[in-house]
Amino acid sequence: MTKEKSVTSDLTSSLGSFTRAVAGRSPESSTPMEVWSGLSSNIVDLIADDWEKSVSRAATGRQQHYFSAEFLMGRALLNNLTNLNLVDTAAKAVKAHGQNLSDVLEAEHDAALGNGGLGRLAACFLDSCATLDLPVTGYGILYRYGLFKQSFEDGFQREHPDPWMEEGYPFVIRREEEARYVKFDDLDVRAVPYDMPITGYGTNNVGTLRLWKSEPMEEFDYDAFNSQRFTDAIVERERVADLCRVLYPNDTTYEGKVLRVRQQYFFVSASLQTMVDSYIAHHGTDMSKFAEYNCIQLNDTHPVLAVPELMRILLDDHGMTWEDAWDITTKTFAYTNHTTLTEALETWEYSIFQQLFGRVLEIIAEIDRRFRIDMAQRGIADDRIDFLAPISQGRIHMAWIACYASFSINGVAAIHTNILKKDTLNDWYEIWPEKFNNKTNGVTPRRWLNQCNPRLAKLLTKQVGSDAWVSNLDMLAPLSAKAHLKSIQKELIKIKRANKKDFADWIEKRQGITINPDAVFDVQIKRLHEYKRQLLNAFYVLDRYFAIKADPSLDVTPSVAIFGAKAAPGYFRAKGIIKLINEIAELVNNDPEIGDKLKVVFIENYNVSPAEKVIPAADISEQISMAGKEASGTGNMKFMMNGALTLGTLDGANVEIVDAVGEENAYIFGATEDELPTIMASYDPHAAMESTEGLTRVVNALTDGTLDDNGSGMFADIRRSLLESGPGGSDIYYVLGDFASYREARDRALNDYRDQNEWARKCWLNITLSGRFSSDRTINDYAREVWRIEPVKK
Ligand code: 26M
Repeated sequence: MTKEKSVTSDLTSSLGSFTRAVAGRSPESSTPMEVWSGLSSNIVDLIADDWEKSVSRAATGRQQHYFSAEFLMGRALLNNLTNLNLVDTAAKAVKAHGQNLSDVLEAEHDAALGNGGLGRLAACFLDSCATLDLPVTGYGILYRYGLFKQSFEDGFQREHPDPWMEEGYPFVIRREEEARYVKFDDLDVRAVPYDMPITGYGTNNVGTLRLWKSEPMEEFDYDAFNSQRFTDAIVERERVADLCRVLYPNDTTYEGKVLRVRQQYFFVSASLQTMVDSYIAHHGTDMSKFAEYNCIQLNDTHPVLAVPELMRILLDDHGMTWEDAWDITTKTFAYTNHTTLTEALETWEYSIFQQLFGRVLEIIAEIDRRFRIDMAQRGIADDRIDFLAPISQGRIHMAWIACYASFSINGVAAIHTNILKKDTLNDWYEIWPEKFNNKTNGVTPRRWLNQCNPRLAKLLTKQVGSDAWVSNLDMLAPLSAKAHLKSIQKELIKIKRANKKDFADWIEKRQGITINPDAVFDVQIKRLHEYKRQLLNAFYVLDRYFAIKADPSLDVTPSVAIFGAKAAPGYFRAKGIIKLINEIAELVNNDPEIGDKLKVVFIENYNVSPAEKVIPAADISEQISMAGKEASGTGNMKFMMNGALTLGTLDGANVEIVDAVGEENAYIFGATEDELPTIMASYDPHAAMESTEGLTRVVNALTDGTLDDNGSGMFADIRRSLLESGPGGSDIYYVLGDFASYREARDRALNDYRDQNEWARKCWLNITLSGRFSSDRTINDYAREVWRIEPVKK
């Protein structure tokens, strides 16, 4: 194993060399960022040979390819050091050069090439695939600007560009010789891959994430230069660079931007070309066995253009018949759905496809024509056929292409897959029930427990007797029997207290807010969306505030409501909720009568790294979406592993978390998915507000002068969303309806927290019973049931 190589026993001299090479000066006089670059280059040097071997091993047999427009990787250095068992060695080497490893690690930018859950899931999956020695490659886009940086100005969200690799990024390697050409009708571009090594835990297998960058076909358009059209030549170059410039920051509402569809086609076309070339190099020019050696998982519909593009390659470049090409294509693709929200489903205007890629559109039209015949023969009614067709009402429906062409369709939690079957994709389920399967999400216990919570990791290693749990989280399950032990409870309380102190110090330094580590840390971190109901949380805080003001002698458990969330830049109402939470923080935190009883913290620029700080410090995990709306959630699993108790609805993977730990070890509230249709049919938000004690006061605070939205009209808009009838109103996420039940559950949790040992007992059960939420379990299920791949032999 790499970790036992003797060459790695001392990094001091190599770190000196690598830092000198990147910084042009000694590590002693370099910045932490420069030492980070030197150490990172050193790590790439150490894994290079294993990486090369892993790539050639994978190329000969059946391989899996994970296509995703997003990979939310976060930081890489600590992850790689941990996987190579080099953390202590690196710390010594850095120290020998007069620097400090934690400063060096903190200098690294997050690679935020994703919006939220979907992108982070892809990153966790790559980690598991590498750790499990599976031959899997990820394919995506090398965005120059990751997800926008968020700042708060007067409590309003402002967005700023995130040029995450401008200072250099040693973990991607440009592969000039692997460049491909991607043709649009109005533009030809060169696609250059940047490969990122993905190390695994306790293995020398190294996977690959291939991120494509667009470049001009030629370095210079000499004709243009020579004919004095210098600026035209430069402008053309910029048009090509535009393609990969930015990650689109929407994670719900769909936007039909031409550049976005260009991005999608660009990366799937380049990726398919390398796959096909590699197939030919290893198995010859007979393409008939392509699907025996290759399988592609589509991470939502964003890469679905790969379907017509593979058809195009097989038809046009390899002269196959339609039937043979379609047979291969339908054996190659598997599709994962991540949402049931209809506003998130991608459909593109027909005219956009006409303008960008006529041939691809021709192929989609032929898929559409044959689909209609196929469906008619199955006796499907005409109006149904028209609804489900790839092309209908002048638009291209990406999800329908995915469902028709894929041999596997999966949801991301049991309840979500059931909703797909009975609702969102019911027509498809009726025709092809055998395509449908569930793959409940998971998260990597390496990053989300072992690395982010070293104190807890140490205790678990001691209890298990080895660190084997890090790559086999089910090994924790037998430890659940120790939950009642005072000794365990005491240690757990100590660990959580120390983590909370670390977080309190971190947030004080970062944002100047002082919080008490003995208060309950109640945390909601996720993208801002109405269905996730941050508003419900905010209303609870306001209600507590009014209650304490009304009776200052009230015996409350001190608590800190911690938020982290970015809103899509064009999502006015979500930005209003951010402003609201910041105003509530202003009100509550500056009231001397409140003191430590209640505090509100909004983590600015929430991202992977801040998540790694706050999750180990959390006592309560807020998972309070309207039932039926959150496909799975993955933050819920990270909190569970780190010993926070779930305060949530029976939605997404919360259902399975409660199933694992028992309802008595979580705080479950609210209307359920099967109750809601009936409830909503006769729901009167006004009546709900008035019949819930204190709620009218809370809702009125939006507009009665208690809170100030600086004349933006945002708070009145939030009020309208709850109380006004008609579109944009009617409280469609049932915030007012669920308030009483939520308040009861949260009050109960705060009260239970007072019995520290009993609380710790529940936390221990959550930690030790979290095995099924390791992404290793998820990936093993995909590998066996969908991908049909085996670990590569070493
Ligand atoms: C679409 C079009 C244009 C621009 C952006 C998008 C887009 C990008 C990301 C749409 C959706 C995106 O992500 C959705 C997402 O993150 N879904 C979450 O996926 C997680 C992993 O399966 C689940 O745990 C969450 O419940 C689900 O909300």
